[in-house]
Amino acid sequence: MDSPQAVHLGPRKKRPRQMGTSGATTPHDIRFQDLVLFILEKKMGTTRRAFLMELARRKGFRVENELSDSVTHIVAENNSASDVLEWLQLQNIKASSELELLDISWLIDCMGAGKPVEMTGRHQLVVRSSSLSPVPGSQNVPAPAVQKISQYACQRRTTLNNHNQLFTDAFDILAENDEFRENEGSCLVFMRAASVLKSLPFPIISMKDTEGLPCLGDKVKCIIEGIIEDGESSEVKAVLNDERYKSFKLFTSVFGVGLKTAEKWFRMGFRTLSKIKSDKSLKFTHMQKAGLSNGLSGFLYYEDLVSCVNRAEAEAISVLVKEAVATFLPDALVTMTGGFRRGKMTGHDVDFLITSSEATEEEEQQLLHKVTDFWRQQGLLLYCDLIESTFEKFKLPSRKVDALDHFQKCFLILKLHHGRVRGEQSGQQEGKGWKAIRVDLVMCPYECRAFALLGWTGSRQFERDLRRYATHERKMILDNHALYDKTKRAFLEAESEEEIFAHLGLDYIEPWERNA
Ligand code: DCT
Ligand code: MG
Repeated sequence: MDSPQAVHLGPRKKRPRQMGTSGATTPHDIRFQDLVLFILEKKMGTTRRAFLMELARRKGFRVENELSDSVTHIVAENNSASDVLEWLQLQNIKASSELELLDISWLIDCMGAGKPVEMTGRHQLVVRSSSLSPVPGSQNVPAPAVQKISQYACQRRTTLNNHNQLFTDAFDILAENDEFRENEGSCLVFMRAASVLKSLPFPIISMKDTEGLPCLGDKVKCIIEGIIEDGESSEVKAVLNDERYKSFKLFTSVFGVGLKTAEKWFRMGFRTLSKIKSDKSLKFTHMQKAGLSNGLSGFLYYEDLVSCVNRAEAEAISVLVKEAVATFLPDALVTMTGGFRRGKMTGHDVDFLITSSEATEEEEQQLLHKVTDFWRQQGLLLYCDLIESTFEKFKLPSRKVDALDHFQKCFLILKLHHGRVRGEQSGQQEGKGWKAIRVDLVMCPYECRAFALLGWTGSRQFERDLRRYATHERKMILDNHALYDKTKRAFLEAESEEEIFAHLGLDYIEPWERNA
């Protein structure tokens, strides 16, 4: 029997008509210059093809709208090699020896990997040299191997490698809109759906891929279907054009403005920040004043605070915090928490947890005061809101999944000079030479440090599901201070995050796998 071989045919006839037609209009950056893809519409359909093209372009692949001489890879679905060859013959095209004929499974694997993967026999469309009949099974798309996925984010590993951003961006917007409208139930539905999709090791390509996944009800599936068919969601489009959503999004981007203030401004008919700032009748809190403006010129803090903090800036802030803390409590442990601990490259603020095994209660209570006074003297403290501890030992943890903790903490805006940021030379920068950065410092008792670290590492969805899991699956109550076992009527102590996961009977999830 002849062994299957990859299809390599003679040189293609040049077809000037199709020369130069390309996906060059795409706004996406091309990351893989060596590959030029063409996706065959035959047996696939226009909308699915458009969806796959958009997906591949988003991942940095060059995808041509029409078959041109530059194409290096033809991708087909439900077509055998001979189907594709027949189609090429009908187009009066001869496949060149360099042209790869591939099954959609290759593209799916590439989408999963976020880069071109090696073409194996499984991917290549092959013909037997004795006949043009397809190899059995070669035209079938293997469904991605779906393991049973938990409804709890704390039982999923969610890295920053999101294969379903097209969908999760949509659900994040819909959840935010529900948050603005205080539709808690619907908000949770969209947040959970986004969270499940972020954890998938493969991109959703068809509705079949959603089978067996948790937290995807009819409403969610309907939106996924819309995006697969049209490349975008009409619901999301409507939200993005909605007056209330747009106003709330703008107003809550100001530090210190929550839903209540946004609602008030919206009802008063405001739609822009400049109108709000110039209105003499409005009263602002200290926080909102800091968020809206500064002494120099109008919106400088605002501009700084809405532009995200990058990792180099976060590292520079970390040095600043560690230096200041060490001045007053040399043994204190300072850990960067929040999104940066989860490996994010940007964030809206930089979060730190501080604890000390040696400090007396008095020294512990004084530290944040001393540190902030130190920065105030240096002119680095642009805003400070220090909240004293209301922590009580052996108080039962809170049952509420979104409860705030009782640790002493301060919400700050610090002045970060460009010269302190790696890669940014001082004096070479244009403008004011520094950037306002939001910083949260949390001081916790030494025995709480593992719980506080777990709580302040996030993501918020991960934390919610940890607490929900503890309550519903383990009859335990978890918060940022402690873990209480209701069956044993006892607090379970922990020296590390690993021990907390072990108490809960969960596999350990690393911080960078908590981006739920
Ligand atoms: N957190 C908490 N109690 C608060 C605020 C936050 O337990 N009062 C937890 C939840 C997530 C973590 O701390 C960090 O919070 P954020 O900074 O809001 O989130 P992030 O994941 O760091 O996101 P970003 O990158 O936008 O800062
Ligand atoms: Mg943060």
